[in-house]
Amino acid sequence: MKVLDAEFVQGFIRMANDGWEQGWHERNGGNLTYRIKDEEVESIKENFNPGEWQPIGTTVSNLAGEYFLTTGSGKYFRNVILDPEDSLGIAEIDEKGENYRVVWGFVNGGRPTSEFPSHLMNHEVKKLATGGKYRVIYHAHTTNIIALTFVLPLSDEVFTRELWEMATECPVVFPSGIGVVPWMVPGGRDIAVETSKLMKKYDLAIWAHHGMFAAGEDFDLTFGLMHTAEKSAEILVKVLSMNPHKLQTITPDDFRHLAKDFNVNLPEEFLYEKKTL
Ligand code: 2HA
Ligand code: ZN
Repeated sequence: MKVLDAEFVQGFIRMANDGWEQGWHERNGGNLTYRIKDEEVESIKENFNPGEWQPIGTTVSNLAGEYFLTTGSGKYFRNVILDPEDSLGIAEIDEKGENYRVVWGFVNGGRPTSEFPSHLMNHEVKKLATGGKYRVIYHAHTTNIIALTFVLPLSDEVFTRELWEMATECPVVFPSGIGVVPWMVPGGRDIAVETSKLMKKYDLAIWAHHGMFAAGEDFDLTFGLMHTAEKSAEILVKVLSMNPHKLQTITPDDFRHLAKDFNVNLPEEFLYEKKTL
């Protein structure tokens, strides 16, 4: 099968374009990776043409031998749907989890996203935590979440609680909450380590003054997670713009009732009492 005919490649392209249409991917902003299933690798392997091994910059031994579909460093989400073979590539990880090589794509030159170390470390954490179920890591420059990182304290508790309050579906969609990484230099190992620590606990991590990371089983769930959190942030920005003091909101006890009826576990650390709404 041709690589572009594979269902997972089509799903990846659609998700990248959906993100572009949301306005989360100005210029070369954001990146997306997918850990390819063994049977999917088998179905397209005849097209592979391996390049040179390159260091990842970190060690991901639990991803040894895996293949990833990834957006390219410096490539634009806007162009993915028009020329996927230029914008995207498939990278193979070596048997030590220390090096990668491009086996398909980036036909006009290129390499995996500058955030490849962050993506791989998050993939490793999620693969181990979910018995291999999670396959997608997505980084987007979500406008309203970024705006909130200038006015809310950079704590997991505050961001989780405020976003939960803005839309009833939020605690059901991300019941474990959302983590926050303070501002750090992107692209390197340090921010990758901090993000992957949070990914042990959450499916969402905010990078202050930069954007968000989401992890999930498939494209629908991962895009939906990013979309739900960002929509909630948009409502919060509107509320704060109209009046910083809410007249009414969803209370800690309301959340406890919701948790019971929807059969989700909402950690008490996010249900603290507040002095003002
Ligand atoms: O790809 O989003 O964080 C550009 C970025 C880096
Ligand atoms: Zn970014």
